[in-house]
Amino acid sequence: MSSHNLFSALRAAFPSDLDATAVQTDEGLHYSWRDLDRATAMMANLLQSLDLPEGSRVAVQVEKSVEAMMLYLATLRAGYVFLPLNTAYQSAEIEYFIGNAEPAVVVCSGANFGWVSKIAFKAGTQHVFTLNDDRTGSWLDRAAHHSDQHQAAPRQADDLAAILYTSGTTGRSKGAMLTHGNMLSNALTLQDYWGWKRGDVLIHALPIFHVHGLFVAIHGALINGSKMIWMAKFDPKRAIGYMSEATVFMGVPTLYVRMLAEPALTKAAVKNMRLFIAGSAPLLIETFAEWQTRTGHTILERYGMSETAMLTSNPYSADKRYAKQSERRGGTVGFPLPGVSLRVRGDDGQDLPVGEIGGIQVKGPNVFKGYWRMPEKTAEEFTADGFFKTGDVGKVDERGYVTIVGRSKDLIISGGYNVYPAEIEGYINEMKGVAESAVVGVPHSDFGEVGVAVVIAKAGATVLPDAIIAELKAKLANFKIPKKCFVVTELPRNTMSKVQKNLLRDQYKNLFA
Ligand code: MLC
Ligand code: AMP
Repeated sequence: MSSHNLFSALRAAFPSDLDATAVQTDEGLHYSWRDLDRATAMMANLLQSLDLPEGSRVAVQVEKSVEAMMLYLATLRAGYVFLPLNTAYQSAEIEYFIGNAEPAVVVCSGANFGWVSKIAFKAGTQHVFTLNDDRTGSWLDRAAHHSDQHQAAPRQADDLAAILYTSGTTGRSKGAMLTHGNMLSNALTLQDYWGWKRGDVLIHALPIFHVHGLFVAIHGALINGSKMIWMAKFDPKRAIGYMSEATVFMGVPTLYVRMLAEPALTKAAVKNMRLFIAGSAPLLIETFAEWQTRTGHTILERYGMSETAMLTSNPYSADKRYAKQSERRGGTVGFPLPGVSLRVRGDDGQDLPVGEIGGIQVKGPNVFKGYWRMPEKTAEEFTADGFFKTGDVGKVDERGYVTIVGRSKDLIISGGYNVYPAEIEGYINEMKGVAESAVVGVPHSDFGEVGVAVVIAKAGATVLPDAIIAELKAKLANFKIPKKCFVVTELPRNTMSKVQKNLLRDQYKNLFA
């Protein structure tokens, strides 16, 4: 292939019948493959008409819609860099991302245009468009004036396709730079490894601003020429209803927990389904086992991250080549995907023997190029021989199955979203009357894990837990808000005076379990 534009590879996989349905929505709308081709051409032409510099970022914070997916595909097609933003982010968060990424184009919902455009123009962005989930907005109005023919911009495998912001243990969010090559190689590997076949239909139930919904799900369906049943918002009853006409489902563990609570989830309801895939957060063995009992299907759990796309997966055993490793083992994330090297290292940097727990490091064509404008941070996160330090702690057993046992990064994964305690603590510590705070993750029956804030007031000050929560809600994305706040007189500390978060986690572990 002379060009490695990811869009071209996805386009080449469209079925020959371009009038067949590519996406069927919740509202009963049908988009054909031809619609995807024409609309992304018009949008790509609109982008190109703006005369943007090479490598320009297109930052997008809009509700999930097929048009929003088209905007992503059009950005690839035109050769620019897509920067998706969680719709829950509020102004301080957006200000940081836009200030850091300096996008040439920002697309937001009409309702947020006032404050988002102000932030964007201040950061030097020249073009701000709106796109709403009811198929209105200046983005579509403007695209409608452009040609529906477009030759995808030639791109090399190493050229940037997307930047995904992800936080670290300390400091602000970092933009993980993913290339056309990273994503195409991962999509092709998964197509083969998960046994995608003709006629597969994917239920697309996840948001499209993170790796899981944006890349694994969308690329997975498109590279296979497979139809998607498009849910603007996950609803367990409707998802189960769609299973009679679908074959593949992807979800974070919370989606499985919520579907298990539905009496409609029966063996009969899922008899058309071929594969259930889970990831983004640990799948409890109870959920894995209950799903097996209720549906007769074994969930296939896989592991990945923003910096690397997918890294490991339990096997899809129908493929003879992988027959020796055919069992999907609950509690594990399976084997390194073909092409991915994975090792477990101890604190001293030595490889650990089978079964021993250490830091997971990875290398492969899927591993990102580095953090946006943070060369030192990038260098810190890679070893001298080019392995990326995931920050996850795990082990590999004698059969090669990888198990994640924890994280060295101080991170809470709540319903598949990442919450960084350091960020929340920073906000709480600035509040009036607060001396110090600690945010820890505790088990939660729906979200898997949620944050709890433990706060110490300054001498003589009165600090109310509800007021802290209310103040946080005014500033931060809703999923980051601790589900409970306690004001206490002291925090447990070790001899170095460091707060012992493990003791706090233990103390509050039964709050929501
Ligand atoms: C919503 N809320 C959450 C939350 N989602 N709280 C904690 N964690 C979450 N994930 C809160 C809201 O703030 C709100 O609180 C209340 O719950 C109800 O909000 P909602 O919007 O109605 O929730 P709902 O729509 O039901 O959302 C739940 C969900 C959603 C599970 C469907 O969180 C979701 O789509 N999660 C998927 C995330 C994902 O795609 N992750 C992939 C990352 S990629 P209040 O107080 O305001 O009422 C990755 C790499 C990889 O990690 O390996 O894939
Ligand atoms: P993100 O930065 O949003 O891409 O989140 C990536 C992180 O999610 C990984 O580093 C893991 O900690 C976690 N993760 C992803 N998949 C799994 C899984 N199957 N089991 C446990 N943790 C997971």
